[in-house]
Amino acid sequence: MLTLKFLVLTLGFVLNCHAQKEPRKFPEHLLFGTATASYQIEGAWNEDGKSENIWDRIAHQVPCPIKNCDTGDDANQSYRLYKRDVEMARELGLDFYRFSLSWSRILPTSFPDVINQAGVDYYNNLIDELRKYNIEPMVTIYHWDLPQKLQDLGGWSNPHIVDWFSDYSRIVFKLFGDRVKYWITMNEPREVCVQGYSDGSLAPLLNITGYAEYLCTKNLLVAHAKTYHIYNDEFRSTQGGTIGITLSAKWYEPENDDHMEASEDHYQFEVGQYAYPIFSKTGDFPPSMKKRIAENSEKQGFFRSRLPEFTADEIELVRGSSDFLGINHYTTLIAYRNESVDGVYDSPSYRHDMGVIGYALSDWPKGASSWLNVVPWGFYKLLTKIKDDFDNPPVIIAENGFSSQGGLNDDDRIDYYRSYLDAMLDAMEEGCDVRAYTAWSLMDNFEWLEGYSERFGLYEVDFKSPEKTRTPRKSAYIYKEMLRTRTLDFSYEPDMTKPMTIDDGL
Ligand code: GBH
Repeated sequence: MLTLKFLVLTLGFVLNCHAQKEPRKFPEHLLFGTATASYQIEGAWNEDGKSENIWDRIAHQVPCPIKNCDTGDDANQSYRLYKRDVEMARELGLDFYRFSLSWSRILPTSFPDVINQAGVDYYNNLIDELRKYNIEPMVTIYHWDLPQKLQDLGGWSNPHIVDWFSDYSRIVFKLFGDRVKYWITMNEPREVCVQGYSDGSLAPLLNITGYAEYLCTKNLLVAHAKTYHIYNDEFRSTQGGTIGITLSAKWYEPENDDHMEASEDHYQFEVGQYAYPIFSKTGDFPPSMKKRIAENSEKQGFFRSRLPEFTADEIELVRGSSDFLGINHYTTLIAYRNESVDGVYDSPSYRHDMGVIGYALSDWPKGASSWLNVVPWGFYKLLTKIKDDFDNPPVIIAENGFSSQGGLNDDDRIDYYRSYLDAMLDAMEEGCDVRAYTAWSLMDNFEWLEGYSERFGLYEVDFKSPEKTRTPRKSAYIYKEMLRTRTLDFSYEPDMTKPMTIDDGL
């Protein structure tokens, strides 16, 4: 009994010492924000001269491919309610707000011959409202809502999109670049190309696997790079901003030591495919990926690799075409290879080219999204790998977040943010050059094929109410407190009966 008491006392003492340690601080230069995207929040899908994009098209398809037949026709109505969105950013005390531009709202013909002034006004108003309160706009030029007309012309599989996209980009630099200092050209090429063109899980819902996603990748990278150089050559000296690309990146943990190569292949097909050409010295696709696709193609009877090659000029254009690496990170998988996935198949396929299966462990906590496993140490491993692979590039965490089915008391989301931010600080202590962190999302919104059924917001949105009422969740109060104290080590029970205060003194 006495020894037990002694043990309890000692343990208590040790824990207590630990608790009294100086709380670890977020470095002063680290900026905090939240993110959204145009189709997911704007609504007003056919108002004031906006034309149809690929999400409008599939949302109106019969039978409906989206859960509960939801559409983004109204979404959060941010086209009308953007001032409330900025007010929320002020409540949280954000340094920046990341949002995206709708191509078909700005250029209704898809091309620069017609500029839709009402669409331009909307973004001017949003940008000016943010800046009025010292919140930096961080603008994504393309977050998945391609004009339908360009899709009819083949979309990202048509190499002419290099001009279409860079013309559009030049226009938005001219229109908004005097006030926008953070540009992201594209959001998540892997999702655009693999989910859009190969496995049919995002618009335009194509299933041309083993072929279309690689055409898409190449064209998208060249379009990104051309846009980067337009900014560099024509705008940077007068506008003084920074511009990069944002990739989705999971962590792929090998099942055991026998699956190290599988884990690396998984990483190269999902992240390296886009990161390697821009951030490695080669300016080209990852060697292992080139080899796997070339070998499979040959065995399948193709006359050349299904992965298109960059020309020497394109390699020059793409290499180094990003001031920072934007990372959207949510989750981790276990990577596994066996005979059944690592073979040559009669028919081409991205999955077979990759030759890896990724799966989740059953004891990992999960979000409301089937794919979202809570594995904070994966974030740490990913960030340190990026540092080692690419000579420690500046990183912007452009998205990180957790889905629930709704409700204001979201302790699971709070646990997610705490543990992922803690892992990010671990990586930063090892020297990873993280400059900014962005929570996905400011508020619940249209979650693509899942419609409104999966909720990622710090603010809950009542989609049935006419004003699309936004209410802070517990996680919003906690995020605000993290930004205010610049630590994770606090205990604080917010009084959620009180409205959120605005403390910017403006
Ligand atoms: C982000 O993508 C998007 O940028 C954002 O618009 C979206 O709302 C947010 O996440 C939440 O989903 O891996 O092919 O098996 C996140 C990317 C989405 C990638 C789900 C993985 C699962 C299908 N992830 N996806 S797959």
